[in-house]
Amino acid sequence: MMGRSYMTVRALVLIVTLLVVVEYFSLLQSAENADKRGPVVFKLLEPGDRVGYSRHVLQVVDPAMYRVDRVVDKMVNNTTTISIVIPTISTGNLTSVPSSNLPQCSMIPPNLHGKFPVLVNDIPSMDDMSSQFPGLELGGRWSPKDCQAKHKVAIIVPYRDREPHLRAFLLNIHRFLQRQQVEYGIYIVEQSGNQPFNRAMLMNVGAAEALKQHAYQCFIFHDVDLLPEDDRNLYTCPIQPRHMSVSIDSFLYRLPYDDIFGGVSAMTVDQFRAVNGFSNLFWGWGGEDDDMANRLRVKKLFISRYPANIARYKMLKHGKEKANPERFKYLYSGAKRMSRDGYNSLKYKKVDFMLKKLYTWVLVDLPHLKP
Ligand code: BGN
Repeated sequence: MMGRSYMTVRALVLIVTLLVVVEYFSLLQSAENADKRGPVVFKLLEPGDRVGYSRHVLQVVDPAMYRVDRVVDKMVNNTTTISIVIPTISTGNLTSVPSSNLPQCSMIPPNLHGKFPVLVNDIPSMDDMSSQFPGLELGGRWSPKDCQAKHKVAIIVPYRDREPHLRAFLLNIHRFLQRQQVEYGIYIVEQSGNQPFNRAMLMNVGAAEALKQHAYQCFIFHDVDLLPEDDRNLYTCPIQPRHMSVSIDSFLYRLPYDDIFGGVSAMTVDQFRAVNGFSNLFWGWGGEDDDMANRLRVKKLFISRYPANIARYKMLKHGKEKANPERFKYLYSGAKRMSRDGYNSLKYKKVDFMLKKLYTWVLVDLPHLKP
């Protein structure tokens, strides 16, 4: 009897050891693959393609394919007129009429470098940096000069008190985005005062302020301490909300969990409106991105991602922020509140606003809104 159960335990230990060894080798293998610079495979998504739960779909999409067109059938039964809406996905306020005579930029930008060295040392002053980007318009706006961009993107950066990070971010992001031929504007939304940081509310403010300025099609919500390492990570308007910071050096280039939506994420204006933006109630670190992931799920939107060997980021070093002890409470009750807590309940006091050379700066006082 003793002998048999001893054998069973030994067999179990052997099986578990084997499984651990197999998992270890498969991790090694995927880490190795992540570093290889293989040819990029671009998959075009068609309207209706399911991208949910797939972590390895690279979307390169011509937004013109996804605009909402209204086709009016001529008289049916001699009396009625039927409107049909095709297709169902739109990327914001797209205009089908080109605003210039330039040819459309190609779907895959021609001058990408792939993986490139991120600049973190000897970052110039703001003034010196401005002269490196002569093509910028005031407010940190840019569009390609020899073709018409397919995407109009507002980069929204919640910010407070990290000037060296901001300079490193601006230097890297302008270089990066100009290679990608997207039309973009950079919005640095700074929280005034000493209240805990409210990242999500700042992103709501950024969305509101950016749309007051221009007809952007989508937002990329971007932490200031994350620098993209590969320019094939296209900052274009997504079909489904796209989590962009898939692999970060400080997380050992691994996705911490499947539903994570923090760091860098992209949403069309329509998707953002559909979920009523971010919650305004998350003061301090953590949870606001998970709340957004819940909102997306409620509205049957899916988190899409580029492959982990492309969507790579370097994180700039900083101290640990204080976690918000209330984040669990608000996260659990989030879905119930989403129709009244978000973009439609946003209030803020604009303390200052300036179109600087490298970015549009919005300084805001954020009130504590009632749950
Ligand atoms: C998670 C945080 C996210 C953060 C990631 C990565 C929470 C809620 C707990 C239920 N979520 O733990 O906000 O983006 O870590 O740092 O704290």
